[in-house]
Amino acid sequence: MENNALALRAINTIRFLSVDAVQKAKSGHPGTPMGLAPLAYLLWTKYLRYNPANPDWTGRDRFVLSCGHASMLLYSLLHLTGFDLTLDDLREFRQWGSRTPGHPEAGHTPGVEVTTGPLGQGLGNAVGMAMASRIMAQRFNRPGHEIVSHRIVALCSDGDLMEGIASEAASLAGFQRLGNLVAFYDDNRITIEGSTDLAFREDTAGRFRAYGWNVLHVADGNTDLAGMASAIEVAFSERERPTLVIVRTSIGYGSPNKQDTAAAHGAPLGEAEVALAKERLGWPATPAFLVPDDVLAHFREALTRGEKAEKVWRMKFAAYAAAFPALALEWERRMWGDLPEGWVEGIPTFSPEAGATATRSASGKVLNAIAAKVPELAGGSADLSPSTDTVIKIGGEFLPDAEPGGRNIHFGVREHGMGAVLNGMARHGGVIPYGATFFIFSDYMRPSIRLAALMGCRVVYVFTHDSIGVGEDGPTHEPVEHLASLRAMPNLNVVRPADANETAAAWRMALERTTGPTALVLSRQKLPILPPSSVYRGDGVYRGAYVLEDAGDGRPDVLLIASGSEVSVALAARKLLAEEGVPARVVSMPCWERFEEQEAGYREAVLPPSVPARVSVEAGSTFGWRRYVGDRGASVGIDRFGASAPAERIFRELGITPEAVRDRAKSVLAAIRKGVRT
Ligand SMILES: Cc1ncc(C[n+]2csc(CCOP(=O)(O)OP(=O)(O)O)c2C)c(N)n1
Ligand SMILES: [Mg+2]
Repeated sequence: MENNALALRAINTIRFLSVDAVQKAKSGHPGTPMGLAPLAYLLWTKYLRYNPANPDWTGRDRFVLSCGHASMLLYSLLHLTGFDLTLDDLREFRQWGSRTPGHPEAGHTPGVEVTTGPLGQGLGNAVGMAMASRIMAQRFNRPGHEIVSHRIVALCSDGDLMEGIASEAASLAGFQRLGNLVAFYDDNRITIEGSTDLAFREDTAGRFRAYGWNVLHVADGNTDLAGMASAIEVAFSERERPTLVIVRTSIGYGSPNKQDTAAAHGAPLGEAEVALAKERLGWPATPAFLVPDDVLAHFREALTRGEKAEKVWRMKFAAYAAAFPALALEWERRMWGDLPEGWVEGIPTFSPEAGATATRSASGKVLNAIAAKVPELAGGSADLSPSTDTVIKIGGEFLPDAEPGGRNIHFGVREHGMGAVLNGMARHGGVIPYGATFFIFSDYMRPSIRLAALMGCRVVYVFTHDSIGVGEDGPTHEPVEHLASLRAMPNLNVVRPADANETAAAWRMALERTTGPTALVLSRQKLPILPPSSVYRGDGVYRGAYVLEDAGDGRPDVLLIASGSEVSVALAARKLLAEEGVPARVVSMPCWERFEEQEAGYREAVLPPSVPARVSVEAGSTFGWRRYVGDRGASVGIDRFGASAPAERIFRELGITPEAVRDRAKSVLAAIRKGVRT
C-alpha cells in the first residue's frame, strides 16, 4: 500500500473541504471528517463498488454513514468522486434549499443511501440492507450467475454504539451471520461532553464478538494506510459473519488545539484554528475549498472504475436474463418497486355471515393472500407473530441455517432494531418489508418510524391490540395516546380499520403507497363484519373516510365519526338515536391522512359543513378530533390510562358505549339548538 504524497493530499482535500464548509456555514461538525478522512479515502478510492454517474445502479455496494453528523465527510466524497454534487453545493452546506443539509438525507442528495443523524439508526439500516441483500441473493442468484454480491459498509461512532438500537441490530446481525456486512467503528474516544471515559468504557470488541461478529483492530487510523487497507481486505473477504473494524482515530486530526478534544466535534474550528490546522498538515491557507487538479483527477478515476464495474455487472445480468428470463423480469420489477400484475386478485372479501372477526385475524388472512402473489413481501414481528397474526404460511423461515428463500423474519424482542432494519430493507430495494408488534410498543420503535416517514420508505407496520380492548393485561398494554401521537407525524399513514373488509382495503392501501410508511392499527377483539357493499361503495374506504350508514333521507341532524372497533359502537348509537327520532349519520374514518388528500367536494359530502352537531368515537385520546367535530361538537374517547379488567367492563366504565354516544349526541344537539357551546 503506497503511503504516497498524492494519497495524503487527497486525504487532506477531504479534511479541508469539510473544515471549510463548516467554517463557511458557521455551524457543523468538522472533527469527525478530519479523523475519518484516511479510512474514507481508502474505501472510496479502492474498495467500494459504485458508479458516481449512476447512483442507483442496483449492483452497487451500499455505504451508510451512521454518524450522520459527519455529513461533510460524505458530501466531500460525493463531490470528489464525481457524483452530481458540485463545489458550490458544498459551499451551500446547511443553507435553505441546498443539496447539502446538516445531516445526510436520502432522496435529497445523490449517493446518500439513508437519512442519518439520530445515532444508532444507520447501523440498524445497514443490518436491514444486509438482510434484504441476502433475501435477494437467495431468491435470484444461481450457480455461475451471482448477480447479488454487493456489500453493505457502515461507518459508526461512539454515540452510535452507545445507543441501544445498535445493540439490538448488531445482535440480530450476528445471529443471522450477515457476512455481507462490514461496519467500521470510529474509535476516537470523544463524544460531545468530552472523553468516553465519562460514560463508555466497555469492551466493545468483546461485546461484538459475543454477538457473533468478526472483530478487527486498526491501531492507527490517522496515518497507517497500509494497516487500514489490510483490515479492509480481511473484512471484505469474510463471508460468514459480519465484521466490525475498530479504527483508532483522532477527532480533529491536524488541529493543533482541538485534536482529540470535544471542541472539534460540533462547532467550526474558527478562522485562526483552521489556519493553524492547514499549516500543520502542509495545506495552503487559501483558497478555501481547494481541490488540487491532480487530486480531483485521482478521485474522478471513480467514474471510469464505476462505469466499468457497472458494465461488468450489466453483462453478467444480461447473461442471467438469457438463462433465467422470468427471474430477470421479476428482479427488474422488484427493484423498480412495481407490484406484480393481478396482485390484488386473491385478496379476500369477508361476508358478515362469517361472524365477528378480530381485525388482526383478518389481517393475517389478507397478508397471506397478498404474500402468495407478491414474493417481495417479507417481514415478521418482534416475537409476537402468534398474537399479531403475521406469519406467511408458505413463506419459509429467514434463518441462517434454514432452506434459502425464507421470508418470515424473527426480529426477536427488539422493536427499535426492527424499525431500523425495516427502513434499511426498504431503502435497499427489492423487498417490501413489514414488522409487527403490539400497538403499545410502537413507542419502542417511534424514532425509526419517524425516519421511515422522513425518507418516504414503503414499510408496513402491523400494530395489533390497539386499545383498552386488550382488557386484562391492563394499562401498561393499553394504547391511549398512540393514535394521536402517530397521526401527528408527517407522511405516516395511520389506518385503523373497523372490520375485516376495511382491513383488506388497508393492506391494499399500504402496499400501493410508495411514498411512505403505513401503520395498520388492529384489534385483538372480535368485531362484526360490515357489509362489503357499504365498505367499498364509491371506493369510500380508500378515501380514508366514508358514509357507512346514513339518516334515512340523507339529511342527518348529527354526525357520528368513528374508527376501528368504535365504528360498531357508533352504529349501535345511531340505532338508539333513531329510536328517539334523531337522524344520525355514521362516518367510518379509518385513515385521516387519506381523507385529507381528498378534494373538498368529497370531504364536504361526507362531513357536511351544514351539520355542526358531530361526535367522534374512538377508544383513545381525544386529542386532535376537534379538527373533525369542530367547536360545537364533542369527542367520546379516553383521556386517561386504561385499566386491568375484562375488556367489556373497561369500555363500560370509561364510557365507550352506544348509550354514552347517544347521550353525548343529544346534548351536543341540544346545546346547538339553544345556541350555547358544550
Ligand atoms: C439519538 C441521538 N442522540 C443524541 C444526538 C446528539 N449527538 C450528536 S453527535 C453525538 C455524540 C458525538 O460523539 P460520537 O458519536 O463519538 O461522534 P464523534 O464526535 O466522535 O464524531 C450526540 C450525542 C444524536 N445525534 N442522536
Ligand atoms: Mg466519538
